[in-house]
Amino acid sequence: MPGSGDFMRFLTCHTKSFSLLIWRSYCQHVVPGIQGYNAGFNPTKRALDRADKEFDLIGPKASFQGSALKLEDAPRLKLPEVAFIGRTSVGKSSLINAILNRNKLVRTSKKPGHTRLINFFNINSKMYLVDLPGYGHVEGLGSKRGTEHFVKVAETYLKERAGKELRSVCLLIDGKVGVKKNDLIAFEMMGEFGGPFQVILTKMDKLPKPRHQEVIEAVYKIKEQFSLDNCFPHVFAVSSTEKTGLSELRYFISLNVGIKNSEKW
Ligand SMILES: Nc1nc2c(ncn2[C@@H]2O[C@H](COP(=O)(O)OP(=O)(O)OP(=O)(O)O)[C@@H](O)[C@H]2O)c(=O)[nH]1
Ligand SMILES: [Mg+2]
Repeated sequence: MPGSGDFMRFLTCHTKSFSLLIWRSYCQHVVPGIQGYNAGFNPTKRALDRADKEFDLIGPKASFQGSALKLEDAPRLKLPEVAFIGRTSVGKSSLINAILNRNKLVRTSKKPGHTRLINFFNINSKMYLVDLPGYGHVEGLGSKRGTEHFVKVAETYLKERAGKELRSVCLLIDGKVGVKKNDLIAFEMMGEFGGPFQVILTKMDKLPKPRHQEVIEAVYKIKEQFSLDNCFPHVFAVSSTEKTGLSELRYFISLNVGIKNSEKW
């Protein structure tokens, strides 16, 4: 991925450590008494039900706030943000719809490279879910130019928002396709970015159930190789089509943006 090394130059130590501080505090909420970062992620059924209820309430009120190519054009209203990145067609836009229980709030497409701008979705004035362009092949642009477009747009966004509005980044990996070269570079890029992020395996419905664990474990191994301390220990696995794995993600996002904390739930 060209230009990913630029992240280091952009990020000051200050924003990085501030960002990590926030992330560690989430970890404390999510996994009380966390030892290192290898502890499990086991929210109670009650907590997951609460998260689903919360999103049942806020989902219908979610609306498109605006698009930006450059951050000067981003919405002026500041809210905590959770962003979605990953290869083109990995299912970023579909996942935002699924989390919110909406069918058509975010536009999706079979053609890779459909999302070209930074799209802000205002979730009942509590947070923004931010849909970003993907890296990899883009219909009409090809892979090189598609990825260059991603780097240009995402780099500025991540750099500017780290340690400020951006509370965490969801790095999506296609569960059926597995980790590709571009995804490895994305891991590297996230290490340089330094802000909190978590890995989400998408399209799990395309994999036979007996293979789920194997694929999840393969991603854990890759995570270990990078040993990034800004990567949340748990790997999420979802299907936007079959609506599985969403409660955990809703719960995690609620903690990220501070809608609820685990003690109350
Ligand atoms: N089977 C299955 N298909 C999915 C799932 N999520 C998304 N898709 C399909 O994958 C295709 C791409 O989905 P998008 O949500 O548009 O992907 P994206 O990552 O936003 O893609 P770009 O905007 O092009 O970067 C669409 O045809 C979706 O219907 C899923 O969980 N299961
Ligand atoms: Mg999209």
